[in-house]
Amino acid sequence: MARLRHEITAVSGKARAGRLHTRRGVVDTPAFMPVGTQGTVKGLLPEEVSGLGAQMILGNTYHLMLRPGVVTVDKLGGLHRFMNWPGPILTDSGGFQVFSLSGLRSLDEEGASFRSHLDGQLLRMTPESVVRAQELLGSDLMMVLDECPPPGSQRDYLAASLERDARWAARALAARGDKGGALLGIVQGGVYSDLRARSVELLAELDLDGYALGGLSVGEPKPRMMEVIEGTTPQLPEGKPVYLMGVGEPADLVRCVGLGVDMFDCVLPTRMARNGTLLTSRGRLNLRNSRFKDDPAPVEEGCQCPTCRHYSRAYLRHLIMAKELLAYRLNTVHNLHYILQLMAGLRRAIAENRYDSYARQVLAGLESPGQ
Ligand code: PRF
Ligand code: ZN
Repeated sequence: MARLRHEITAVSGKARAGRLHTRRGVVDTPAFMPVGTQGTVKGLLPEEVSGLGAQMILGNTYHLMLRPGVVTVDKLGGLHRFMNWPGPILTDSGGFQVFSLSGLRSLDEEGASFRSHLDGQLLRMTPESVVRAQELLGSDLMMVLDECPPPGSQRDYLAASLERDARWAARALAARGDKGGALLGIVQGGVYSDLRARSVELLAELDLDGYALGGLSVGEPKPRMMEVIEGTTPQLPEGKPVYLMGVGEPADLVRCVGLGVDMFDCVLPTRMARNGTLLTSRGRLNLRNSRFKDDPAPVEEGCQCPTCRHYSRAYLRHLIMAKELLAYRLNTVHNLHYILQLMAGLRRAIAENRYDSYARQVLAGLESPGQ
């Protein structure tokens, strides 16, 4: 049986809706994966995360490798058992985190050497070792090791980097064991459409289970990001899921679904929640603003999330100002509910072939703040 099968059930323009069949169950697409970097979606119980509608979450190999260690997680029955999340888990390879968090020491054909951001220990990652690490975690969807070049990288550098990424992807595939999960390749090439096309060409020769768009939302102008996505998705092999890494602004989710993206992950809803910024259909609400001091209204009128059903903006503002732990939980519940309902709305709209009108309506709301 295939490790991953993407069944497309409806299309509306370039948007598609479907079912992603993984070894740990089905995920309706387009899907948003809440981020559980350290083996926890910060502040919530796994049953709360699934109760909000999440069907798959993301874990980070880099963090779990440093602490508590992937061998430890394996001994304790794998990440699903360790964190009590029985559904599918996608793990990022660590490539991106090495570049953003660690003191990267060197990058060569073999792999990457870096210093742990926890204790400064010198460590190494290779395409083979990160597949092995993800297998020890028990990952259902594994990502190949890639380089996420810094924004503004020179064209020549990007061109060489994506060629090495493709060689790394081939090595990752060869290293995967019989019991390994699905393995997804990562398209790089910065904001250059010809380099993106070359990356797609190289990765399409490999028998990967899906394709991710990497190296985006790293500081390039938003219109450039959209152009790159629009140019790349039609070139990808048919029948495989398309995953846009690290994108999670509501308007971007809506627009990128319209360009053929099936999966997303982002810390945005959960991180913003902990910071007191709440997502609504009329844009963001910063609860730290003193205008909410006496506001008895819920975060969003009509929102059916447990936070909005029981608590006022004034109370949530009080909790966040007092740094009470409940603030993080209640705000995260609302933001994840908002994003997951947005995805459910997109799936319904695609199923009924009205993606365009739905997208226009949602985008108009987001652009007309008024609360
Ligand atoms: N590569 C990997 N993970 C990522 C990215 C990438 O380019 C990004 C870029 N937005 C987020 N997460 N491996
Ligand atoms: Zn709510």
